[in-house]
Amino acid sequence: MSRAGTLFGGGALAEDDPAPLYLRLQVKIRRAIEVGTLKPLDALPGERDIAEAFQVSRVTVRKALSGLVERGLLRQRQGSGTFVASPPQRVEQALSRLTSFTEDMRLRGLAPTVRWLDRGISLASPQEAMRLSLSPNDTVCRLKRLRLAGGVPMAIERATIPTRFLPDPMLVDASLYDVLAARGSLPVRALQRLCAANLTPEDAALLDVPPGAAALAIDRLSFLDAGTPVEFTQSWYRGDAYDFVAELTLKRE
Ligand code: 16G
Repeated sequence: MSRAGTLFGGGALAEDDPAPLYLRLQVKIRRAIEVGTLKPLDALPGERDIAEAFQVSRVTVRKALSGLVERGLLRQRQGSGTFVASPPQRVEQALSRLTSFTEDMRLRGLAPTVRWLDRGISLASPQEAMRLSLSPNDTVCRLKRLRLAGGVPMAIERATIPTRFLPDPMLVDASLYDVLAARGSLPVRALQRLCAANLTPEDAALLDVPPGAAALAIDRLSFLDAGTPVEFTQSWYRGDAYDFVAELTLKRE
């Protein structure tokens, strides 16, 4: 039996199944990944081998593979074939500690990196002015970043900081909190709100997941010791990579 036949259970695709051939082929490939015959980063056999093993056309094989690539199960690299995608390492973040992304990832031995999506200075929008207790003529820095850990995209963040705490967005290189700490404006308390969300096609593409994939949408409003708001950040964390963990204690009367 060819390698494709051995990996996917071989033989023609079930005749009595009314589903299109490419979907039946996808089921075979998915099963091989689920049972571990094919492991993360394993290369799949070539299109021709798969077509021969299942007696289908190469067009059908291509359609089956590209569907699984879109769903994030497989990856294709120009010239080097198709591979099983590796699931990102899940990260747990305690909900009760006020930490920065950079600190969080370093604690886990993952190298944090940033891809800048946008940054600039603007007048505060009415919503930002309300959240950050600003007046309508106050200016804010807006930072939009893709946050990566060990090269894997983890979150999209849109942060707004009054210019009185961060006068220039270009001051932030890797960590916003490092810059705020150096300027004596590190937040010491924050309110956070988490809810479930489905990613838009654009955000999903940035996070390297299929369109509509589940995400955790988090708003964080952080304060200085005196209670002055210093940062309002909206984030979208990949649902398949992040667990938020909270410790609960019994209230004793
Ligand atoms: C975290 C915070 C975000 C903060 C950022 C600073 C959550 C949900 N959000 O991602 O509000 O702006 O850390 O990280 O935890 P940095 O210092 O690495 O830029």
